[in-house]
Amino acid sequence: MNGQPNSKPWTLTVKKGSRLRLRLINSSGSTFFRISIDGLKFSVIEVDGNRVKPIEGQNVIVPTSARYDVLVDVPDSGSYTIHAAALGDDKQCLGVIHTDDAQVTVNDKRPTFDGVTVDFRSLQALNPSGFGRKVDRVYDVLLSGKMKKYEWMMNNHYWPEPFAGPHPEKTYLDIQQGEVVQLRMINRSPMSHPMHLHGHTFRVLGSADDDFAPIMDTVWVPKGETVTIEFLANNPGMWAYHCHNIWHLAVGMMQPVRYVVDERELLRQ
Ligand SMILES: [Cu+2]
Repeated sequence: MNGQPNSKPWTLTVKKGSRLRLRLINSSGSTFFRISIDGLKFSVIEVDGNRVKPIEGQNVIVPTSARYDVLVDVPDSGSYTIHAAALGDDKQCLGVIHTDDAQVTVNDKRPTFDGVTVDFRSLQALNPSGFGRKVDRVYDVLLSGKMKKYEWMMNNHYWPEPFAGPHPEKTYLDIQQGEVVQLRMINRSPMSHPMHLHGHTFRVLGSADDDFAPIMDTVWVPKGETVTIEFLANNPGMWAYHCHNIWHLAVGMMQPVRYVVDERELLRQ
């Protein structure tokens, strides 16, 4: 955590009664972290730099490349260990928050995570996030692969090989400037994938109230599940759209989104 090993953990000294804002940044190549702080609740207030309705929890799942901002109150003197536990593994990394009147003590026991878990499915945007427009284009994006052969694909395609078969143009997801686009990610693989789109933020649909769909730039698609994202095409270019597990990306789990400047759109501005 913050470059420090567990034997000499990163330590933050605060005054009793402090309110802290911590930005939890998962900069790993392939690990999902479940993060908690012994004895302290927190509330999630932002995801990937976008405000959400504050939501309290005892732990939060932060997938590869995601950023979660949390508020933490430290009402009493003490030493509080931060645990970032790798999912699917028994390892964790540690940090410590302590008040200036208390000794640093490190609890290196992995927590059991009994309390309320916050993840992307718990979140709602602080303000209405819809575009107030109908959807112009929907693409299905099939996430597939096999652990044994270590192949991971989007729409049965390994980037950058040209798309095999009668539709080589499917190497890219072609869209038009100004469109509202939905990408429906269907995960038929035995792993979860942290999916990231460059150049845009997107709404993650499927919560209790899609008027307040949370805004992110990375969302994980659990194995066997489908997650739909929606964005406004307001930034022409060829944008990487890929799994953020670096090993999956390295074997080609990418399908760029591509669009050019629309001159009619420019004239309207
Ligand atoms: Cu992946």
